[in-house]
Amino acid sequence: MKLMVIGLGQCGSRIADEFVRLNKRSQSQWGINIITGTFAVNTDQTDLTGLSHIGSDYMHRILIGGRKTWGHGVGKINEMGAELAREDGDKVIDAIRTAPDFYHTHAFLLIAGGAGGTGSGAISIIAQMLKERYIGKPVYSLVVLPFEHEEMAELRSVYNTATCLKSIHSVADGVFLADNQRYVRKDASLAMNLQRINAAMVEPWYDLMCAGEISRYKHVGAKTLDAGDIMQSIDGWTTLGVGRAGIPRGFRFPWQLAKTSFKEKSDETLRAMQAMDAAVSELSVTCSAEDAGRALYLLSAPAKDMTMDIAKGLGDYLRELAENAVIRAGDFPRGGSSIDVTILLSQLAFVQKVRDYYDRASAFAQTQKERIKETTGRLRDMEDSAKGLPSLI
Ligand SMILES: Nc1nc2c(ncn2[C@@H]2O[C@H](COP(=O)(O)OP(=O)(O)OP(=O)(O)O)[C@@H](O)[C@H]2O)c(=O)[nH]1
Ligand SMILES: [Mg+2]
Repeated sequence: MKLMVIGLGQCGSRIADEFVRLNKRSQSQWGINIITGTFAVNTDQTDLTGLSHIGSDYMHRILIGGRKTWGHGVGKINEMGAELAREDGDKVIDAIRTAPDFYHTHAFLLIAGGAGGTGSGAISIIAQMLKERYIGKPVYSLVVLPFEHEEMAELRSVYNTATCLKSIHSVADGVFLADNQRYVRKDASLAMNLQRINAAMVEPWYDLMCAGEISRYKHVGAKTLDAGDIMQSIDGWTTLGVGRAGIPRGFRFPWQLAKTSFKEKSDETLRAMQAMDAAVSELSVTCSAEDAGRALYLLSAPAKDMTMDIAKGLGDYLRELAENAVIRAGDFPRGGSSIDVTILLSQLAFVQKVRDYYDRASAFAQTQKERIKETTGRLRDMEDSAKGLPSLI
């Protein structure tokens, strides 16, 4: 699957930057592109300058709202992020049209941090513009959920996340959720952590996107997972994860090579299950597989380590976990020394975190309303469709 990636705000742009790195990897490993273009959009000039991989010209690093903010950002007000995107969104549309590989794009992926101002506000506006102009091309989004300490420190973070989620869910074809808190490693500085978190967030996309694009015969699986399969599996709230199990390679005498004992075979199946377990525990947001309406798994391993038994074992296992989901599967005989399983759960009917954001933000909106009422006697007119939350679009 080939994506066109657009990062909005600081968080979104940095993760988009990681996707460029992923594409460099697919170029050197397989000689293919999995990205048809990458763009960073921000109201903050300095943040755009700090990126590493995205093209450094103004067509790839797009400043919006420059006349109003002088390139200094919107200070966490996501209504303003939305407004500036509405005014300057054409710059983004113009830029992506010029990407040389535009017509090979299967889908768009828009990325933003939910808690900020620029990305959180702009993402659903740009998504809407893309949907209107490119009818038939799916628009996916990846929304990063704030760290716990940010939620505690400032209710604005919760409010921004809730309004962002509500708005993007109503326009995008799928909303991938990635919870910063789930990626926290206590052993490094936060800046280092952010970089590592970003790398970990994009990692599960790698095999998924490569599997269907590689045409060298020996790497094409018995059931290749192409862009169509993946797109069929994405709808609404979505989570992604990858798990790995190493394959021990001991020395063998030639006469031992042909024989695979019963025990070895069951060990192989067990390893694949371990990889699937790891993928489930590495999912990008806490959720319950039972709530998924669609699910997908991809088995990536050396061809000789992929057997029908393993594929069947994994299928049965996922069917037990995600009992209400339509399940799609694929395999990717890609060499290497590990068994990797990628899992995607989508059409999630319930995500506790999203519910919590909605509830807490409604309470916040209510107190804001009362404060305004007290001071000015006027009540701001608020859309009330999902628990009193206004929409940004
Ligand atoms: N995973 C990850 N999260 C980030 C990164 N940078 C910021 N965040 C998170 O994103 C949220 C803040 O969003 P930003 O992207 O900084 O905000 P913005 O869109 O630039 O908007 P303003 O700066 O408010 O105009 C917070 O929850 C941060 O923890 C990053 O590089 N990686
Ligand atoms: Mg910013």
